[in-house]
Parts: sequence; structure tokens; C-alpha cells
Amino acid sequence: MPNGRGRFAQFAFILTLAVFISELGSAQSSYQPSPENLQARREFQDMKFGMFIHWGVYSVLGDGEWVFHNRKLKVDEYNRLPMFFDPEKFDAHAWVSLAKSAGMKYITITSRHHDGFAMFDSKISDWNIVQRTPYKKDPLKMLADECHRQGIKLFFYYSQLDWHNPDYYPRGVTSWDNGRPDHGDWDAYLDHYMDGQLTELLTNYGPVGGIWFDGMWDKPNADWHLDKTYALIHKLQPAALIIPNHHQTPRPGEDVQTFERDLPGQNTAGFNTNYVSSQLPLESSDTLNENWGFNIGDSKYKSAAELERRLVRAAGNNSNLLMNIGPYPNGEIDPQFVSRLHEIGEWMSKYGDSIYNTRGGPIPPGDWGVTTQKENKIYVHVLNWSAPMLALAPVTRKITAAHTLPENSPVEFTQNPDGLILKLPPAKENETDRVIVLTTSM
Ligand code: H79
Repeated sequence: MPNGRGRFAQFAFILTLAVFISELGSAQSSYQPSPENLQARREFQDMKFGMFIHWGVYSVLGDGEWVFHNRKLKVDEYNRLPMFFDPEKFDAHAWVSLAKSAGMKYITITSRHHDGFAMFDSKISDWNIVQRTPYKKDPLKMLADECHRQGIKLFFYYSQLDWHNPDYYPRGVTSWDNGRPDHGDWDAYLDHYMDGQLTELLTNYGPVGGIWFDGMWDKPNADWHLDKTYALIHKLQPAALIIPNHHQTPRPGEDVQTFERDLPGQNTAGFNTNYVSSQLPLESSDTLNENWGFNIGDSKYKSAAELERRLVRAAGNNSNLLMNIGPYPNGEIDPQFVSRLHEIGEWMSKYGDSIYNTRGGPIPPGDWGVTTQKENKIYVHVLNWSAPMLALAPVTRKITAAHTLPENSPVEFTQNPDGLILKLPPAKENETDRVIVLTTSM
């Protein structure tokens, strides 16, 4: 039995060892974003509004992007699908122009979804659009070129989950017997197939905004070689942002925290995390109707006003909004999507000042609305408040003036240490958002 000093020495030794081990751990995983990467993060936050596009050979069946899984098809059956994918109406100029006209600043498109089908010219396997479809062309190349012409940033969605490649083995929680062999080379899947395709995407398409990963949740306990893949991406394009949709606390090497069908921290979807990073840019993704990929039976389109309010709530929560459309298999975009996006664009041309380049405001978001801020302006977005007076939490900065946006008419206000009271102008008919701009002395 050790005496008191002996026990203390033992304790001190264990403590030192613990500190050493934990520092070793953090040193191994310490990721220092490059200056280009940090700049890209700020630009990402400034953009605020992006277009998500789910488009693949699954679009042919008009039953969403999970059709392979939902119908429990065999690989041999699904292999027939690319033969019918011939998007003769695909027009990169029209797609990018549509995003632009909606006030969107970036596009995130499925380079491959869970069916593993590469929608780009890949030399890693022939399971791709150029080799398996009558179309034979690379739409992502056309889209990338058009995005560069029109000044829109392009991000590639990339599914880590693969329902087609035999080397995606052992299989994950979404697996079914689709005729793949009961063996496979997991390391080859990651090192050769996935990292190979990521290298293609980050080499052949000019500057890419980033990679939007999805599907890691299919094998939460697997070793995904994340450090290796993340290092590869940052080496190929230091400014490319890594945006993982794994629903977990962000890991070293990741540049944006994204939330599927939820505002940051609001886990209504059930699979998101409540943890919200205070360091990373935030993003919230959602669908314009109820599906990601084209679904012929889905006519539940959200109204333009509803979409605008979602964008405002995202901005007030210091987040971007990534709004999805699922184009038709022939390359056309549903006119119902188009009309709503044009409506949002018109609204953004009047109210965009209160959204672009802002960060979440100093007053906590509430049912009544949210605030955003930039430089010496605080934007109060009144989304759900019918009374003429609105009392808000105190703001430390001195407010020198208050005006409506876009009319610029003065608004009466009282500021004291207990809070801020605004005398609101009456709501207009069919109003999305009543914006009051507060000018502060700093
Ligand atoms: O690409 C779109 C969808 O196809 C994909 N992500 C968006 C952007 C998506 N995949 N799954 N989900 C959305 C939600 C489904 C989650 C579940 Fe699960 C998969 C429920 C059960 C299996 C993940 C793993 C959550 C629980 C276990």
C-alpha cells in the first residue's frame, strides 16, 4: 500500500499521462483551416441562399431518389435505368439563370446519390452518365462552366453511402439483398473509388465551392478514413468547404455545419443534433415541395411567402438556406418551382439588403420574428406579430434611427436598459416580413 506521498506521486503521474494522451489526441486531429478556407467560409455565410438540386437516373421513375431502396430492386434491375436517362432539354444556362433570378448565390448538385451513379465523367468506374446513358455527356461540366460564367458558386453533393458498389462492405443500416456478393473491399471503396472520384471532381471542374457529404449515417461506427479524405480535398482545393450531413457534432477538417430540414439546433426531423457550432458557418436544407428527387405524385409546393419566411428565419439564426428542387428526367424544371423562384427573386430584390452579407442579429429569435445585422445596421424582421407595439430584449448598441424597408419611412422607437420598443407600421396585405432597419452609433 503506497503512503500519502507515494499516492500523490502516483496520482500526479496518471494526471500527467492523461493530459499527455489527450494532447496527443488533439494534436493528431488538429486542423488549421488555411487563409483561403477561412475566406471561403465568410463568403459562404455572406451568400445566405443556395439552390439544392437532386437529379439522377432515379428521376426517370418519378418516385424520389430512394426508389432503388424503397422498391427493394436488384442491382441488375436498377442497371436498366440509365438506358432511359436522356435529358435532351437539359440547359445549364437556364438552370444557373433560374438560381440567379431567385437571388440564390450558389448551387449544390448531386454528383452521385446513394445509388452510386456518377452524374459526371468518371474514369474510376463505368457506372456513370457518360458510359451508361444515351445522353453520353457530362452535365456537371456544363453546369460548372456556366456557374463560372455567371458568378455562381458550385458545390458537389457526394453520397458516401453506396447501394450499388460491391466494395461498400460490410453494408449499413439501409442495406437489403439486392444481389451483391457477401464480401467486398472497404478500403478499396474509400481509397480508390471515393477518393478517386473526389479527386476527379476537384480537378476537372475548375474552382469548386465544396463537397456536401451525405450517407455516413448508414455506417456510423465504420472507419471512413475521414482525415485522409478531408486532407485530400483541402490539398486539391484549399478554399473548397467540407459540408458533412452526418447529423453529428462537427469534427476537425469540417468547414460548415449543415442541418437537414431543420433550423440549426431545432431537431424537429428527429435525426439532427441539437449542438450548434459557434465557430462554423451554418446551413439549413429543405425541399420546395416534399421530395428531394423528382416525384410525380408530389404537388405539395410551399408558397413563395412561406419560402421567404424560411430564408429570413434561417438568416436570423445565423444560417444559410439551401432550398431544393428535383428537375424532371428530361432536364426541364417544374414550372411550379420556376414561378415560385421568380417570385422569391422579386421579393429579394426589395428585401435582400436585410439578408445578404448579414449575420444573426443581437436579439434572440422568437415566434414573433428574428433579427439580422451587418455593419451599423440591425434588421428587425417581424414575421408573426399583429399588435402595433413590439417590445424586444435590450440591445447594447445605441440606436440612432429606425426606418422601414424598403420605403425608408421613419419608425418611432424607445430604447432603454430594459428593452427596445418599436411602434410598427400596419401590416400590408399578404406581407411576408415587415422589416425595420435600426441604425446604431457603431
Ligand atoms: O439527399 C437527400 C435525401 O435522400 C438524404 N439526404 C437528403 C439531403 C436522406 N437520406 N435519408 N434521409 C434523408 C432521412 C432518412 C434517414 C433514415 Fe436513418 C435512414 C432513417 C433511417 C435510415 C439515419 C440513419 C437516420 C436514422 C438512421
